[in-house]
Amino acid sequence: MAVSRPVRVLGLAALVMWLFFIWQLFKPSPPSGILPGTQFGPGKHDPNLDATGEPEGKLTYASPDYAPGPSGTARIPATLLALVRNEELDGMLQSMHDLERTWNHKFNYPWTFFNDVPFTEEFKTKTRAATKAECRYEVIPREHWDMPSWISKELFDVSAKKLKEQGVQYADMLSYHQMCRWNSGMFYKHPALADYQYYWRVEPNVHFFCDVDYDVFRYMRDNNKTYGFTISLYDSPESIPSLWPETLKFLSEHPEYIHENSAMEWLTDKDGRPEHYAKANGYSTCHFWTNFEIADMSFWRSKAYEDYFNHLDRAGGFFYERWGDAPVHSIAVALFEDKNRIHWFRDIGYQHIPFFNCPNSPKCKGCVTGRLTDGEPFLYKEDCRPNWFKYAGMG
Ligand SMILES: Nc1nc2c(ncn2[C@@H]2O[C@H](COP(=O)(O)OP(=O)(O)OP(=O)(O)O)[C@@H](O)[C@H]2O)c(=O)[nH]1
Ligand SMILES: *[C@@H]1O[C@H](CO)[C@@H](O)[C@H](O)[C@H]1NC(C)=O
Ligand SMILES: [Mg+2]
Repeated sequence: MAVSRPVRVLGLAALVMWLFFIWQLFKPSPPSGILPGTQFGPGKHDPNLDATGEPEGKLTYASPDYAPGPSGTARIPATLLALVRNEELDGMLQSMHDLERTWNHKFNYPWTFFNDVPFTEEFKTKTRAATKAECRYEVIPREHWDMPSWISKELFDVSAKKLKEQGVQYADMLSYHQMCRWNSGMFYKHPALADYQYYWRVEPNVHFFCDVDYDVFRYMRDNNKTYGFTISLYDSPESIPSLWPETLKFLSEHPEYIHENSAMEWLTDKDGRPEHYAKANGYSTCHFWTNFEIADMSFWRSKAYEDYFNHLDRAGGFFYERWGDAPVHSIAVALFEDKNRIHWFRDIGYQHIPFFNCPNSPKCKGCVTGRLTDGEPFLYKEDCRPNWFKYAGMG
């Protein structure tokens, strides 16, 4: 029996699709070393698998005193803070919906949006509609954003090309360098933040999974916390070869800034990733992943941090290398602050592609308990939390 050619082609296509479907159903699962929760290695235990409740210490719960507007007298001077582009409106709305649903609709802390260009009316209208809280829209002054006068554009171009060849992500994107510098040493100097002490940094396109019922900012204040994180990773050493040497230079001029209970050992651990430690010239590259960050701006506004930032800024690595605000913030807070004032928000379920913090709690929905990543298996070795727990505990 003759079957016409188009019909044969169609039949073949259907067969291929069917086989693909079967393969998707039965494809091999990842090898056991990388299943959720096992990135801590043999004999080690991922605390995200333990039942997780609220943190110890003084907690303040929602009440009518957190109503939106001036009657919300229970709020302390704090804001949700987002640096975002107009084009990222949909991603910003996604992040807002998650954070409002899980936390902020109970407390109504204001949102402050920053941009290097003015926000569009559409951006303002749609973000305002996503919250009952106050929204503020701020433009970053040129002197906080532009390449500083002592940086050479020619040298930047040459370095960017070299870094790019070494595989450093975003190395040749000037705005990315500007963003990292602004997040490191500028944002808290903006006049719009002058009356605020605490902030919670929120990026577009992140997810929050767990209901949080206490005022997180008050938790920070009432329990003497300076810095809060969810995820901690190893950094790309190619992006920061001279960051640690410059830090040591600074410390030799200012040994008095090192806190007596610092997390120096965490910064200088060489066993976790010996090659990273070598390439970063003595820094573990462990850092808090700053796309999530809840912190006390008094720390960034302190003389110690200001001196440190100015030293780094003059050294040029925000442009000639690709220093991120994550290692800069992490090194500073680990050196100049009591490590007991750094808090792991284990109860805040969070995702920024490709990593998660996903606690074991009935308050969480939409993430797999203990899952670190839904990306490629090699990403499991980027997890630096075990090191933090080793040197600083679970506080
Ligand atoms: N307004 C503005 N915002 C920026 C600019 N560059 C980055 N951002 C914001 O800064 C934050 C960090 O930038 P991302 O591009 O997400 O950097 P990243 O998180 O390291 O990279 P991804 O893994 O790609 O998300 C995001 O909130 C961006 O919206 C910029 O040039 N202008
Ligand atoms: C916080 O610090 C203050 C001043 O050092 C101290 O009096 C207070 O007991 C501390 N509170 C907690 C919960 O550690
Ligand atoms: Mg991002």
